[in-house]
Amino acid sequence: MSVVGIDLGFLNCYIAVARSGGIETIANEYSDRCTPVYCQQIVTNVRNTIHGFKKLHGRSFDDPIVQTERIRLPYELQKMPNGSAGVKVRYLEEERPFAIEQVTGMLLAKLKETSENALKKPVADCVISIPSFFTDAERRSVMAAAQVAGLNCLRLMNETTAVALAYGIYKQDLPPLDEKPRNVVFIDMGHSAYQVSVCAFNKGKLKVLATTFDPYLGGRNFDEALVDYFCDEFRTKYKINVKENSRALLRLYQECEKLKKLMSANASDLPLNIECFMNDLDVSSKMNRAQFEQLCASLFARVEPPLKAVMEQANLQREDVSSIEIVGGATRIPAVKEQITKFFLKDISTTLNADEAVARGCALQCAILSPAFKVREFSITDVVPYSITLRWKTSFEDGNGECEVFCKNHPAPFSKVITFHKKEPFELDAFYTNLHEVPYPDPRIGSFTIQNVFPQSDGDSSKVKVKVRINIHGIFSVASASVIEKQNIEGDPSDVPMETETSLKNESKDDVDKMQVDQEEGGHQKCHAEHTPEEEIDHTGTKTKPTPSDKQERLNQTSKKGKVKSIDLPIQSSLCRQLGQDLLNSYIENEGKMIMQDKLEKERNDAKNAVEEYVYDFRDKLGTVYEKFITQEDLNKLSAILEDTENWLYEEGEDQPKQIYVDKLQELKKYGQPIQMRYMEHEERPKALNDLGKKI
Ligand code: ATP
Ligand code: K
Ligand code: MG
Repeated sequence: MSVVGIDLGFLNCYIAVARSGGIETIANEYSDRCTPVYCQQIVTNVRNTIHGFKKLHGRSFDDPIVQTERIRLPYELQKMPNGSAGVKVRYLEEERPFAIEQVTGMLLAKLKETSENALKKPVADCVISIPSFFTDAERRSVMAAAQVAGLNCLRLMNETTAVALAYGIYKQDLPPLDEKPRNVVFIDMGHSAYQVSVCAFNKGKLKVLATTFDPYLGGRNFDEALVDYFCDEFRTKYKINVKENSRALLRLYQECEKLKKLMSANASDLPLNIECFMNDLDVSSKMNRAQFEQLCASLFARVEPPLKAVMEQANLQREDVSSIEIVGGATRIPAVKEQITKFFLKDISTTLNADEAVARGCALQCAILSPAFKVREFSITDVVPYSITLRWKTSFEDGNGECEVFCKNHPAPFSKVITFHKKEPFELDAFYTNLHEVPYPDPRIGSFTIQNVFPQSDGDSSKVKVKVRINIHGIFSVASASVIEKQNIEGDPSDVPMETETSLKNESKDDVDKMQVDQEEGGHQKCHAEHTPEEEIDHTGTKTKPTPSDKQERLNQTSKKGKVKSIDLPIQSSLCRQLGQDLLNSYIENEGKMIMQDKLEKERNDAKNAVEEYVYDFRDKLGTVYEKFITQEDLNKLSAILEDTENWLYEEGEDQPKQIYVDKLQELKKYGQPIQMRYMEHEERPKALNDLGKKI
């Protein structure tokens, strides 16, 4: 079993694998450890250049973010029948919309193939990175893409958490568990986003304390600022409107990115020269770092707020932080580093590999999760990025019950049990509490109907326990529900499970802790789950209101009565922007077909290339080494055959099935082999004689 970590970047992807010797980043077929997010290289048949689609996950076509991204993209988006954003791709001479899960699926399939080639064995289990600010819909969409690629994603891992793991797991000097933890701030600025997290480390353990972000600040913003600047300059200087010419604009982007990188290393004036830029015009200009910093001052000003916020949320002072680790390409910009140093009044550390740390952390996490791999125990507790609230209808007239089940920065993964007293099925609506914190236009997460709820035999409400959960991928769900039935059996009580807190506590293994939150219900009241480890949210659907102090007593009573039975209840979930199973299956099937098609296409191309190569090689040898082994007559005949074949390759032989090329090669070899034999014999003869001579 292979263990693979994938950094699914906006611009660059990295793959790391765990081997017995440690974690290794692997190279693609171009011997590059960085695979750019360009789908053109991914499917031989897809001629389009598709990239920059990371932000389209889990969003509808009409989403303002999608519409903003759309303007920046050199390819077209299309509204899919289910309202999501699809990408128009030319595939097999036909323009077709592909769902984002298919596009990322293709990219992941490519990365899977790269890792399989490097490892020389199949790859399925993996851990994939995502930004910590991804909402549920975005996370579910990436999970679906992994399925399309045939990958089994063991965890969607927040990018900065992956970095924290890559940092912590090899540290030998972390404080023991009973001592004050070491707090480290991790900062990642990539091409499209900026993320910060602060983590507390103890021996064998990392706990994310808080995470903040600017989802719209990254290297590309600096490129855009430069592009805008030069567009303005060229408008007056050369009287050209670059923004009207998409090819020129693309080139300008590439040149500006290069210039931006050069300015990171060099403060003096640097030239920007592009030949034949537009209308046969060569353009040139220059810029230096000071000008760049002035131009991008408003962008640099956005570095500090997330740093400030993360410290506030974690309730830490500067002196509580022992080091600041930066990764991501855009943190190489000197002014970004300066902003960070200025805030923390401390040097930043660049001990981590800025490009590969995310992938390495993911591979480490995959190794920890994989039963096939032995690795040092290391516990990772992440956080919930946005607070989540549940809302339900109460039995009071137009009454709504509401409860914040997870607050921002709540530990994750995590489960909580909420108790309701109900006589009929009921619906729970989950949504993000504070939409203004969430980079998503829609606060809804999903609705969950708890079915098969009836009054007790004595007419009382049934006690329904609902388990809500943030899973290992950071995705919320109403995971299970059960009704606690009073039993009137007189017989053997031993076959009736006792309802105790402990039995609930042991329910799930993967959760960090078990929490029960007690809540009283009254009309429109709102309650907040408290951070005490033994809480139970008790939502009573009746008008009797037990006071919190009754809680222990009620539990005791239940235990004394003893005879209760817990029955699982079906839950009907309706998740927002969830890709339907049928559609997902069709994407999976389609990806399989495309991979097959690709494989056939590759084999066909290889067969064609083999003919072409044979022609050139044979012709070359006829004029040189084979010359002495062929009559003039045969030479003329063969030359003609080779020329015919070459012409054929450019004409009707251009696009033939594989077998035709295979046959063609066989035919050529029939002529070629006898000559080759004569030549080989001749070459071998002196050597054989020589060997013979030695023996004598
Ligand atoms: P994201 O994390 O947003 O998904 P990503 O992981 O693909 O994106 P990275 O590979 O971390 O992004 O960083 C790419 C960005 O870093 C690009 O904007 C690139 O121009 C920028 N970059 C790389 N090296 C330098 C440098 N020396 N100076 C300035 N910028 C740089
Ligand atoms: K990356
Ligand atoms: Mg990144």
